Amino acid sequence: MAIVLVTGATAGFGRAIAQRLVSEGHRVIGTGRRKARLDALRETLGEAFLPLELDMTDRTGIRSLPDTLPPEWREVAVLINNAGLALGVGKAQEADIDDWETMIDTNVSGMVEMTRAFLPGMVQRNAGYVLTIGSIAGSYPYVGGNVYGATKAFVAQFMRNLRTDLLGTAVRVTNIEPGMCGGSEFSAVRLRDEEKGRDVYKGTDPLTPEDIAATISWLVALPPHMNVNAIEMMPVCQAAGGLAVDRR
Ligand code: NDP
Ligand code: 8X3
Repeated sequence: MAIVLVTGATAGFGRAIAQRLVSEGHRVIGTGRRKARLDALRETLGEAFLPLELDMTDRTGIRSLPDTLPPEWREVAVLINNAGLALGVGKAQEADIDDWETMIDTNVSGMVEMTRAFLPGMVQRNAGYVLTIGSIAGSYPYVGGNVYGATKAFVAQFMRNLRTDLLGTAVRVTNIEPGMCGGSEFSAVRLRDEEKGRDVYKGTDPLTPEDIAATISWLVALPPHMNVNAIEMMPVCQAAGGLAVDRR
């Protein structure tokens, strides 16, 4: 059983992942900004869950983490880079530049910092696994996807390059690229409106956070010689659209 660190454990995928992995006997460190949510998880999951209040944009805090975690929690074997967000659905020419910066700071810089902080320990122990939640938005463009999709494209290429750098070590790397997934706060955060966030899923049967957690449970249980580079998953009710044409 492993020590797992999952970022963004206060909601959605991260919370479901923490719940699933603790139920399977792992010890899970869960991070997020909302301390009350983390404390509530600790109440339900018990000592196998370590709540850790952390903002993904706090570079100093992330860099010091490997040395400031309680000693019995320091040998993180599985890092799950899950924390992230989309903000806005406006076209690039209308989008809020501050929203773009927040997405880059969280989905790219925070994820990179976290990965860099824990990789040396994994390589030194010659054991470890880095999983990141990318998105189909990193592969397929859509209107309003602009910087959010670009952050997830960065994630995909960073994971591929990590795999290359880690060749010769036992450290594994996977990028998980989900499509439409309900049951999380993703769309409410993106649209800054809970009701509009719920409406995104009306008449659909989307993926669930538990589907993501089940996929991660499967991945972490794979034999150590096997590396799944990437997984792209969508609900059956979703598929890629065609290319757009402006007819005059
Ligand atoms: P939620 O909004 O439900 O959860 C997002 C999590 O990220 C929260 O725990 C939040 O914690 C954390 N987070 C966001 N910003 C920060 C920050 N600055 N510092 C620390 N933690 C932060 O969304 P999901 O569970 O749906 O999303 C999880 C991941 O999955 C994201 O990376 C998202 O891009 C990706 N994804 C989501 C899909 C979907 O359809 N839902 C599909 C494909 C990918 P807190 O606010 O407490 O800090
Ligand atoms: C979330 C999936 O399609 O809303 O990454 O971009 S989508």
